[in-house]
Amino acid sequence: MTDRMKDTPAKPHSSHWGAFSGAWKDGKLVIVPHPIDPDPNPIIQNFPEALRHKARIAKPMVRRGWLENGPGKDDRRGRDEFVEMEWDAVLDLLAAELKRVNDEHGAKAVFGGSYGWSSAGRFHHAQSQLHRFLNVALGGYVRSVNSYSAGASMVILPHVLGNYDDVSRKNVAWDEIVAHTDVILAFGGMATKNSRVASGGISRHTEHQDMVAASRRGCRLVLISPLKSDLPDEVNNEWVPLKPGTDTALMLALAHTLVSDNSHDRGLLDSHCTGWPVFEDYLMGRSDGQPKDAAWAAGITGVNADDIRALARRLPGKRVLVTVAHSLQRAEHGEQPVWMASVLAAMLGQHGLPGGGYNYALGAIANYGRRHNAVPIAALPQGKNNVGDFIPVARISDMLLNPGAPFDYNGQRLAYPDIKLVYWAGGNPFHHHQDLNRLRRAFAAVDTLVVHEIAWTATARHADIVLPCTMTLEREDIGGAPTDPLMVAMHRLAEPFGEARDDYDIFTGLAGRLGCKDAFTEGRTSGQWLRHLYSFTRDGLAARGLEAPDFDTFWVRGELTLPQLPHDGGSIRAFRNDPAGKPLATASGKIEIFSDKIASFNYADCPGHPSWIAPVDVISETTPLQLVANQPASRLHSQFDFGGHSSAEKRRGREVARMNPADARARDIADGDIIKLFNDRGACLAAVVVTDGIMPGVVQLPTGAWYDPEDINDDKPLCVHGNPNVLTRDVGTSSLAQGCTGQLTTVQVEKFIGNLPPIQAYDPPVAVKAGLEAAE
Ligand SMILES: Nc1nc2c(c(=O)[nH]1)N[C@H]1C(S)=C(S)[C@@H](COP(=O)(O)OP(=O)(O)OC[C@H]3O[C@@H](n4cnc5c(=O)[nH]c(N)nc54)[C@H](O)[C@@H]3O)O[C@H]1N2
Ligand SMILES: Nc1nc2c(c(=O)[nH]1)N[C@H]1C(S)=C(S)[C@@H](COP(=O)(O)OP(=O)(O)OC[C@H]3O[C@@H](n4cnc5c(=O)[nH]c(N)nc54)[C@H](O)[C@@H]3O)O[C@H]1N2
Ligand SMILES: [Mo]
Repeated sequence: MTDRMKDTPAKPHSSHWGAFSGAWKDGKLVIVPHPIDPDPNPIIQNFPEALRHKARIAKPMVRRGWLENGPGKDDRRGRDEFVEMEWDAVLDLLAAELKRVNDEHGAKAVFGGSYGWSSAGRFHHAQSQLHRFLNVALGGYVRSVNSYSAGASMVILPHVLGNYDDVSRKNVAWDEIVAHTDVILAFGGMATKNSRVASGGISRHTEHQDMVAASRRGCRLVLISPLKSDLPDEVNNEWVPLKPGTDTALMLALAHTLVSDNSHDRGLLDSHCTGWPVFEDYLMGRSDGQPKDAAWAAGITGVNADDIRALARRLPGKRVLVTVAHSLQRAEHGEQPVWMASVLAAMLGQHGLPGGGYNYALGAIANYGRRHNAVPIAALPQGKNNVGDFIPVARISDMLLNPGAPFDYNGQRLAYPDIKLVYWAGGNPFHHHQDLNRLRRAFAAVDTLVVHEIAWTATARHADIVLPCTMTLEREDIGGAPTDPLMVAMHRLAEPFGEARDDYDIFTGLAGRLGCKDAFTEGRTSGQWLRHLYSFTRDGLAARGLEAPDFDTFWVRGELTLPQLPHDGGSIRAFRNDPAGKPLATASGKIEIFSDKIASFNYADCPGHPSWIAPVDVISETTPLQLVANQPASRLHSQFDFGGHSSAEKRRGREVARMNPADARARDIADGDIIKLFNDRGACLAAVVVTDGIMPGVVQLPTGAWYDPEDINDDKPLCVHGNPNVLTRDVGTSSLAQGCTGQLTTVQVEKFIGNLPPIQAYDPPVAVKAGLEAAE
């Protein structure tokens, strides 16, 4: 097959970063955003170059050491050669290994959590495919719970305010903000780089225009964040830079000022909340001798005490919305700001009012603040998992390094399962996990690591069995999300790369070898699955008496606009209006300012009410700067890091870090230099932009540059590309949630002098053909 394609008409497709069409013209794939999108995401321009990039995986590969010595612990993972295999042979081998592990140890020795964003289609969602396969073939697998996104908030919010979705997705709608909100206190901001992404797909990127419309009406958007770019310039009415990780102290001081002024809503605290008196004693310093006043908070946050008091005094009587970005809770004691923001909104009397209250993570992603579809969009059924064992998602290295060891989670004392086989499809732990040098040791401890990938990520390089899979452009699917009205017929835009197969076909092949093909496929080809999944939406439309086109009509039209439900403010508004009749889903049915349940767990790192708990990871002489490792603007996580748009945003091939001029000057660093960021855990290079858009004392390096060790034989190799997860700490938020804390850590920075090592992250590893000796 040649790469040169005939010219084709534009065909529709979809992704987490927008709906678009693709056409071949003069041998090039031309991607054009959907015409209804007012603010398209440039990330879609990573596709054309990614499609046939050298980093794609062309053939099934097995690690040489695994092939020669069989399954077992092996620290050569990540630096071994690979042997090419034919599909039949590799599927025989993998089916036999799955059977061995299941016979010898049971499905509880298989970790199938497989966290990751994968691609956007409803059917080919890799993680769902894997879960379905493991449930059918082995009866289950050890799973992971919660997400890297919201590890702490998914556990704390149900205790204190209600169901996670009710607080984040079904709460305040953007059109209410445009109409009603006077002030938005945006902790961590609402950067449009983030809200241009939505899990499952998004047809109209409207956050930017909604913020502009609200601001023009007179709404003040207050950005509380170390980075000025966390709100678009046009609506950045006020920037309050604060030291990362200290928001809880600032919120407490705002609360303290409200109480001192007697301007808090005591009626709502009495009628709709539990535990105010105990918290008030803490706030005013009656229980611990330390009033949480503005002067106290100034010392912790770096925000001037007068400014804190002035900010608090502008809030009472206004329609105030408090938002907290996911980032705040991806840090030590991440539960605290999530909880305290709810208390602050309650003190202002705002929960449940149109455009007011507390919407966790609004603006962090475009699934929030949206209307919901009135008809279902189907997902692949995953079957039943009979294994009870699980881990909080970010405890993977702990699990693999300490089988049997006890850990705390949400009031339970659990033990890490003993994992022999890890299976990953649709995620990249060498992107998402912390302390990557530790993760390498963890992956050395298993018998077998299996990865389905479209490209040679570091995770694929550390695997024993690497199965090449198609990328979304190479297959047909249905695009859509429950929070977006456009359902997209995702047409195939290119043939599969090399010998790549769909995840579904790989699992079908394995299921055949394990005697469960019919149970896995239910007798359907992928095309028949699309029709089957589509039928749920069609039935929903018909039930509402709406036009319900058949699948072929939908496919030819290329899209379908789904009806949406009116926005009603969800469970929090219902509770505000009728606290007795419509209780929240918390233990008391009220907003919990004090939680008896959490207090009963006796966790020093997560007590019974929101508290300021000083972090362990603080700046020191050897690590004097705080690192913010946030989401990248130029791609989604690590996906298509080698794509055109992502590559163009790098400098000298390196990821770009940002530093304040004062910190740069003190280190003789100039804009455009290459810098080295380091601490006890590791080191990486980056190019630097020097800007006063970041506060002094803070350096920012986004995630997603592919891990690129200079010398893979080192215990702590230098990543020459700029992956901040060689620096971050692998510890949980607290005993309550054990969430990811990757957003923040402390580092030192110096100018890098010397020859700049080449980028090798996208070069395929050394591969040999079966039966041949490796070339030198
Ligand atoms: N330091 C730090 N670390 C972080 C964060 C942070 O703020 N700071 N943020 C965290 C957050 S919020 C998240 S959500 C995670 C994201 O972490 P991940 O979701 O793991 O990151 P992605 O790069 O999206 O990984 C998806 C992988 O799936 C592959 N893929 C795509 N389509 C398919 C397919 O059809 N089949 C198969 N088999 N594979 C496919 C892609 O090539 C890619 O390697 O990172 C977390 N890590
Ligand atoms: N372009 C793009 N968009 C994305 C993603 C992506 O990879 N690329 N990932 C998506 C995913 S999976 C998720 S979960 C969301 C993540 O949403 P978030 O986690 O909210 O996103 P981040 O960009 O990591 O962080 C937002 C901002 O918070 C600020 N910040 C960091 N620490 C602190 C702190 O302690 N206090 C305060 N006040 N501010 C702080 C940083 O300056 C940072 O820019 O983004 C989604 N959107
Ligand atoms: Mo996320």
